[in-house]
Amino acid sequence: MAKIQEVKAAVEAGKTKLVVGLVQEALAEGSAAQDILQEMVDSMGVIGDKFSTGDIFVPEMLMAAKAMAKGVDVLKPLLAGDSSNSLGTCVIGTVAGDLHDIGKNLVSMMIESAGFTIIDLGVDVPTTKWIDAIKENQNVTLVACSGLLTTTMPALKEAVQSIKGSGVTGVKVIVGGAPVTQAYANEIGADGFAPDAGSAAVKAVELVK
Ligand code: B1M
Repeated sequence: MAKIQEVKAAVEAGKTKLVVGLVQEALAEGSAAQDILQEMVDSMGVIGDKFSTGDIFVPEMLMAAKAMAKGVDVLKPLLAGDSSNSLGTCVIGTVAGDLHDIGKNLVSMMIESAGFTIIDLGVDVPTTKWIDAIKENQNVTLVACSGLLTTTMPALKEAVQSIKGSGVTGVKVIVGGAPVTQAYANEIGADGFAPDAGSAAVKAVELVK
């Protein structure tokens, strides 16, 4: 089996300790960082399907996520370009009630490499914390809110509408996450939406320029 396939299998099996070495070996074998990342993203799809069918449960899902995070750490320097951090500060996080952070971390990495300074509020971010972060940090030009659950889409709406209603100026809000669509972003008054990490970076630059 090619090393890149072994990476995918190890992530799916939640073999955290093996993933770092396998990613390094896959790179040494000539696989591109972007391709290895895509295999790991695909394995999260497999994990999600197995969870939906009751073949695995939350602990297995968590182990797979931890394994992927280890793999992403190895790829990070290869995926993120050089950043001049000239587009201002981006406050990023996952909305209240939501603990998913792999997608948010990829978006953060891509937005940083597009030229933003990142303030990462983590997961389960209460609405007030977004506004505090905008006020407490210098030159915040962008807020990026991630949401992975259909049940936390209302929290996304609350975050966007609170930021918009708070009186802060010069800040654009971008939203995304698996259940989020352009139509939903429009409906809740976000300035932008992106379906994946790469296009989030492109949209982020477009919004602040
Ligand atoms: Co969760 N989970 N989970 N989970 N989990 C999903 C999302 C689910 C689809 C699985 C399933 O049922 N098939 C399902 C949601 C169903 C729904 O809402 N319709 C689900 C569920 C139900 C749950 C729990 C409720 C399970 C339970 O407890 N019974 C629970 C909720 C906990 C909570 O948040 N309160 C839960 C818990 C967890 C773990 C903690 C175990 C773990 C997360 C660990 C972590 O993140 N550190 C986990 C995982 C790993 C998943 C799956 C398997 C993988 C998510 C992932 O990382 N994907 C997921 C199934 C799946 O995705 N198919 C699932 C890879 C990642 C790269 O993709 O996050 O989509 P994604 O990010 C993409 C885009 O969405 C986009 O760009 C990213 C990169 O291209 N994007 C943005 C994301 N944010 C963006 C922001 C932007 C722009 C683009 O602008 C700001």
